Amino acid sequence: MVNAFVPRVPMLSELQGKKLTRYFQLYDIDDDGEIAAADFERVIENVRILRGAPVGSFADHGLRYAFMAFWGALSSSADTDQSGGIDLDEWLA
Ligand SMILES: [Ca+2]
Ligand SMILES: [Ca+2]
Repeated sequence: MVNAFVPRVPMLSELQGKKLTRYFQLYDIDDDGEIAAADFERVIENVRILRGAPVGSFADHGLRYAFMAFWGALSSSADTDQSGGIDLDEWLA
């Protein structure tokens, strides 16, 4: 394994890394160390409440659709081990 002898070089600057880590913590609402669909459900719910959109309303559906599309795109690009969640390493990779 050649890779084992290559020192780990950070891909992101420290500042970028900190910023991204904050975003990660923001989305990992249940704080289990992974961003998953369940976290997005809660993000959607919070945004729905913030916007005062009734459950089942057009705005609620729009929100859900937008976030689930975002989650789909995010998980297919970032969930490299296809575990169904994005851990911090996958998030920062
Ligand atoms: Ca989570
Ligand atoms: Ca994963």
